[in-house]
Amino acid sequence: MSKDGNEAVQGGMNRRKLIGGLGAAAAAVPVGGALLMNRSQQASAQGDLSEAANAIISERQLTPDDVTAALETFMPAGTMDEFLMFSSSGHAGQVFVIGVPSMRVYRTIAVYTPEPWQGYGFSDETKAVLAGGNINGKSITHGDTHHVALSETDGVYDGQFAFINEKTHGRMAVIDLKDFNTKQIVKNPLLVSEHGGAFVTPNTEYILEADQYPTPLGWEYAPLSEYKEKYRGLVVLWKFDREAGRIVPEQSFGIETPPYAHDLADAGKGASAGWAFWNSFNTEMATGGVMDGNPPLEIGASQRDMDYLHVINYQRAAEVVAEGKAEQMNGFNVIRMDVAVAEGLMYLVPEPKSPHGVDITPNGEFMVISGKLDPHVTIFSFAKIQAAIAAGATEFDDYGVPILDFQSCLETQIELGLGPLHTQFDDKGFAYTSLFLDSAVARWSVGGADNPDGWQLIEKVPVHYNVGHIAVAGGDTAQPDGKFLVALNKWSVDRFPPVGPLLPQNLQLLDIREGKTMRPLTDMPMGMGEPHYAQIIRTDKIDAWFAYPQDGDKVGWDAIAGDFHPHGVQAGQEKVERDGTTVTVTGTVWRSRITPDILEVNEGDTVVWHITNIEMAKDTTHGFVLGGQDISLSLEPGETETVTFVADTPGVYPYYCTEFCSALHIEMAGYFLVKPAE
Ligand code: CUK
Ligand code: CUA
Repeated sequence: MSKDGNEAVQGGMNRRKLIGGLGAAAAAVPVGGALLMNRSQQASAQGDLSEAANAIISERQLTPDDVTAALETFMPAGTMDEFLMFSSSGHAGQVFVIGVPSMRVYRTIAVYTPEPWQGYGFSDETKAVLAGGNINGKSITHGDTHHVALSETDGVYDGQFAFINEKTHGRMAVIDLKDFNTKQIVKNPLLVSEHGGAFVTPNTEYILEADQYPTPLGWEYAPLSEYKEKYRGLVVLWKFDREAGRIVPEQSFGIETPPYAHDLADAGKGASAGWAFWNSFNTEMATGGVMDGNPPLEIGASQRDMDYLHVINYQRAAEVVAEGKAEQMNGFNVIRMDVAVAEGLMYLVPEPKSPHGVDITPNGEFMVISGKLDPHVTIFSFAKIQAAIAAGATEFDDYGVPILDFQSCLETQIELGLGPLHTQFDDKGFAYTSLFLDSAVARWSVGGADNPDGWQLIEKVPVHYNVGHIAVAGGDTAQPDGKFLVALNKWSVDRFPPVGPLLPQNLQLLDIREGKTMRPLTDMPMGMGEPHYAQIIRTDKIDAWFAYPQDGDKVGWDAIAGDFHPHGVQAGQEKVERDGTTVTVTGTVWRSRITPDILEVNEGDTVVWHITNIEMAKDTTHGFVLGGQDISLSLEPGETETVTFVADTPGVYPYYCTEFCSALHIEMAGYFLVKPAE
């Protein structure tokens, strides 16, 4: 039944496309309604549109550049974007999925925040995922997401998983791209805040994370006067089990560092595989204290000309943990600083003033450092770093960590402009760096053995305004796709209609293909959250489900457990059972009925309600809301979810489906009655 219904919808779409797209040429379509013309035949059948097009162009006073930009980003009905961008949402606690080049939002993925459309954080199953991120038993309903990391195989996105860090509470989340649902949130038991994550190693063995603002490790107290002695940094390697699709905290580990504030990170690949790199700032170890007449943190942390790149041998570190040389702190493996130094796991390389991004070239040979307060990008050679390690350090910081010689590790520096932040790469040997203060994107050529005359600034293009991260398709992988770049601009100032003092961010699409100007093609206001980093993957690498698995007659998938739900049932098997004051409902939803459609309980009863969407056709999602209990479920085809609540207030409560699923959708409803206690 449902399958036929689905085909009827498709047929209807074809007809609409025909009428809209072909106009007079529709007469050429053979009887039976089959769409036999391909797109290029349709295009020529449309004949010369220039008169109509010219009228629009002159009426709207479009320039030739405007017209080209519109054509590059226009997505004819029914065609697919070549790329999908997975973007952080900043403190909205979600992930956005955006088409490139059309710049249309296709999905949000709730991660750290309850979200009613997806029913995330309302069912028992998804509440348990959010509870994984509880802090000291307290449920936290926001999260500051910064860096999406798509899973990689051999240094290239494989389309299986996405990870995203949470800065406020030091948390990490796993999203399965089979169904675009968040499956796991883990809390770092030692870090109070973090920032240098999520970044994956080339085969997603580990996900990188590090503290942002040092604290005494493990939620201890120590006064700020003991900052140098008691406060510490920590870089973390979360172990990922791809088979299970989960982070394994027991197999993860951290490495204690001096109390320098860590910023962004990248995992080595190719030449530098097995190593990881974290920037740091505030190597001054300033603690602020303006009310006591001390310099504010931002001044105190900007005194020295150099901070430190942390060069970490994580492959060897994993062996050190296996050899039993890690300590357990709050149940987490930690390699203490003295062990890390003795085992040769950690080195510091001086890097210019308050750096932000560290980005590894596609071949893994070079580390590109962007210093917020330095107009250059500084490029270190991994081969030179290794030579400096082999030669032995002669300098050490206050904690005994070896400091490698800056000049010995340096490949070159390129002056790009003001406020360089983040770098991405394309498939033509170019790198792109965002310039926050210049509000521009710089394109420069990557040098090295293949291109000894490289390391040149090529051009700079203005973007609007105050660009943070940039994302190139595949731009941080071993094999970038290039083609498009999205500038994630923090400010939009004057570019959009007035919407009150809280303005959207502006995501701008730039065409970086050969022979194209890098001029922004289109603006995309993002009126939600503040996207930081994003990654762009080829759409054809995503192989998501349209319905949850069904096995013969067996239906009802638990999306979080990744298996059939013990309470999934087919139509006709629904039941209501009472055990003392607990009423267990095993129900179904399908077009256009919620079964049971009447449920009466006594005041004070506990209700456990399992609901299975028994449909398997594409897009036959049903919602389920019940007033007064904060329940909003989204039951996708083949899915079972559970809600548990106490019927604490007598009355009559309609429940209904929230997705306009059929002509009789509004009739898809029922009554929940709570009889008062005597
Ligand atoms: S940070 Cu936001 S613009 Cu968290 Cu990657 Cu640079
Ligand atoms: Cu189901 Cu509306």
